[in-house]
Amino acid sequence: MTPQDAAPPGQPHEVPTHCPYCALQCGMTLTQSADGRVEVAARDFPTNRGGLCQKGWTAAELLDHPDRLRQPLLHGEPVSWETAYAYIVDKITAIQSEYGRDAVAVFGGGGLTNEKAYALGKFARVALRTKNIDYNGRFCMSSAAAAGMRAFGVDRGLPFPLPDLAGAQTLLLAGANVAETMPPFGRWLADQRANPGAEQIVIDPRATPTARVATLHLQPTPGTDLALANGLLHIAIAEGLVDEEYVATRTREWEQVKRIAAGYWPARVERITGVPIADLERTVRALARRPAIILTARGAEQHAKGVDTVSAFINLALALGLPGRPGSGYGCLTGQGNGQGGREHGQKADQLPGYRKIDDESARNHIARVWGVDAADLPGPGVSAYELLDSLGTDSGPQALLVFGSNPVVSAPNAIHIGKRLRNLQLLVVCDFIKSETAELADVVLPTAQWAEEDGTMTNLEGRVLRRRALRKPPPGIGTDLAVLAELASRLDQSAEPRERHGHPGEGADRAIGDHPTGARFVADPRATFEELRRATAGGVADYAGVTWERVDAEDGVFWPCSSADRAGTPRLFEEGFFTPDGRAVFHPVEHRPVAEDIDADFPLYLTTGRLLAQYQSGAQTRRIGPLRKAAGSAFVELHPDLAARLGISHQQRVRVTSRRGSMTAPARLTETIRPDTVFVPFHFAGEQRVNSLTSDALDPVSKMPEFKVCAVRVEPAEPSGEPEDA
Ligand SMILES: Nc1nc2c(c(=O)[nH]1)N[C@H]1C(S)=C(S)[C@@H](COP(=O)(O)OP(=O)(O)OC[C@H]3O[C@@H](n4cnc5c(=O)[nH]c(N)nc54)[C@H](O)[C@@H]3O)O[C@H]1N2
Ligand SMILES: Nc1nc2c(c(=O)[nH]1)N[C@H]1C(S)=C(S)[C@@H](COP(=O)(O)OP(=O)(O)OC[C@H]3O[C@@H](n4cnc5c(=O)[nH]c(N)nc54)[C@H](O)[C@@H]3O)O[C@H]1N2
Ligand code: SF4
Ligand SMILES: [Mo]
Repeated sequence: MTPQDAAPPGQPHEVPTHCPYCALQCGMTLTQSADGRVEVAARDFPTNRGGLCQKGWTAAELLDHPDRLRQPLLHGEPVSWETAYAYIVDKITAIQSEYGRDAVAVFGGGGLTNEKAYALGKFARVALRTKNIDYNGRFCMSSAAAAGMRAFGVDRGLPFPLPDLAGAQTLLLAGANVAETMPPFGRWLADQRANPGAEQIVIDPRATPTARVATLHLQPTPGTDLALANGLLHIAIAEGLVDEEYVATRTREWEQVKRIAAGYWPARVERITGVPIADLERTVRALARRPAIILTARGAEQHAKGVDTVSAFINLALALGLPGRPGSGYGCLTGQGNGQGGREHGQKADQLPGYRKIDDESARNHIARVWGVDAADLPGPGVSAYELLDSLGTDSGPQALLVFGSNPVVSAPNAIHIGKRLRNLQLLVVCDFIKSETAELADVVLPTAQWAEEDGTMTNLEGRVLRRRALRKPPPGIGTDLAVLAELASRLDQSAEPRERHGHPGEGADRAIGDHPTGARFVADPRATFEELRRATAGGVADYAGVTWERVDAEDGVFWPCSSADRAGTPRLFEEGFFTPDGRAVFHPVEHRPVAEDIDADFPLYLTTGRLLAQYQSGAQTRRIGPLRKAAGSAFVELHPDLAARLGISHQQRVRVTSRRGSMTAPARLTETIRPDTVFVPFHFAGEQRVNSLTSDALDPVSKMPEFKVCAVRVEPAEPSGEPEDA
């Protein structure tokens, strides 16, 4: 439980570590002074090159924040750990004996360290023996992951290190606003633009700070990227820009994709997307001048056709011969701090560690051996994040939910409905260091350590495994997530019926905490957990077998796959071949289709949602930090002045935005940077400013990604006495 190098309070101390927030995982140095104050300094690391954004600079402010949870809460009242644990275990035991194992569900997060993500997946399958676990990465990376898997046989966000970007002649950013979502990334963009004749092209319905510094901005109607990408492919074919030799030797299934592209002639694509033909042509010609890189992010991916949209961009990259060539390729920009590692170690409903499939028999056997359980006792696949949340408290759904590292009350789509589901539960447990909006609804809240108080590893957007280091111990009485899981596992096991236990009878009396009679062990020690993770991932797609904490320290991080301690990591994938059975990348035929909810007379505008520089995610953390609140303390509704004039709305006037599912209010912000048919609202805010009250629960059929990026709304002046829709 004790962080390895942590200093007791009052002892000056310094550690190199990484920012707690996004997947850029900027290097920082944390210092604790004699009076216990913690300070952040930027550290030169190959990703951030000494830069940090405002969120990174202020990250330490939450460590000793007055809102920090310091004791477990039971129905809002402080209680002892003993009381909290006993309550949880009694409830879980009762619920499982009445409704079955799957009646208890787990919801994880892409901010958890590799060790915690791994332990959480194991906890669900072995300690709870439930199939019902999924996590917030489903709302984030799942579309790009599925498309990458089916094209390349592997999903590592960037298959090359960040410095490769600087060498690209052309860079296409589809639905990425990195100037606000990863500010130090901007240095790589500036280097790229400095190449003679370089093109940097941004596809975004808004002229974001990222689009404004690009050489070309394509401003499509939300939800039309798939048609756009197919249209670019059409032009590439028409102009003879396809790399025929590459297509013939390194790919499969080109013919059908080529046939489909024929239907996306430029005039049609201009009509669907609103992007002028000349800009489409300029984009394709630039991309054909290699080296070129295509990157997608949430703007293109968070759609009910997100997987196919990413496939369309990958098809384009393959036709131009980009992936697997030096300085060229396709990648997606992973979002959360451990959004990459978080999707490899088994907190996804259909997954086991090492990016293994839970319905693959040999994968089950391997993991069962590492865990010391029978493969037959491992549950099968559960359902995706939204489906899971939507089933809570229903007749056939889970009656209990344990949340580690997410705030779905604010961040889930169709949030009014999801809030009702969460309130229907017989048991909601939230482990967090502050009282998030989801923790507000919980029966039991368990306080946990923060990033600067724990050791572990994170895998950044490049697939580079990094060390998180503890500067100090958690406040008195607070343990880490790993310690909580180990304690719960031990207590659950002891409360299980003897006939349910299998193996090692009689070992119980002198068992260490977390030692499981099933044979499985849960330990609070992150390094021991990582050692087990190495064994569990060995031979999997995301192979960490050769990654050690020592190597990570010595080598500025290690890129997976890394199959043994004497082998180098793999900064660049695909140089030899792809991860498919025959080593070829696979084209996927994909057709454009309309958004799940198109505009009509009642709801005549598109709503799109996204991020602001000074807030992070559901805002649970960053809305509590003074300088960030000052920079971005409130939601707003971005409207084009022409639209505002039509609606009789002035700058800063409070407006109500309404969809079929709910409404929210916020001040209007008039700006010419947005399309006149579209409004934008950031999703970091709660209560009456919560935009997810409006968003649609249409899901991608493959990835189950919700359509966060487009639904139909109307906008009107808010009556001054407007009641919040969902108090
Ligand atoms: N400041 C800040 N940084 C963050 C985060 C944060 O919350 N705050 N979160 C982190 C996480 S988890 C993630 S996933 C990343 C996300 O990083 P990004 O994907 O860069 O962020 P978003 O703002 O969600 O979406 C990007 C852009 O998509 C545009 N967009 C909307 N609809 C469409 C569309 O139909 N097509 C296209 N092409 N574009 C569209 C939006 O206008 C927006 O500018 O950021 C990470 N970094
Ligand atoms: N409308 C709209 N909605 C969106 C999006 C969008 O673009 N538009 N984007 C989606 C995306 S990409 C994402 S990633 C999600 C993110 O949305 P959420 O999953 O809600 O993300 P966070 O706000 O980061 O929530 C993390 C919570 O866990 C806590 N926490 C942080 N670290 C730890 C830890 O190590 N242990 C424990 N126990 N708790 C911890 C934090 O205090 C916080 O309360 O939102 C999605 N929702
Ligand atoms: S860009 Fe991301 S990792 Fe870097 S300081 Fe900002 S939030 Fe932290
Ligand atoms: Mo995300």
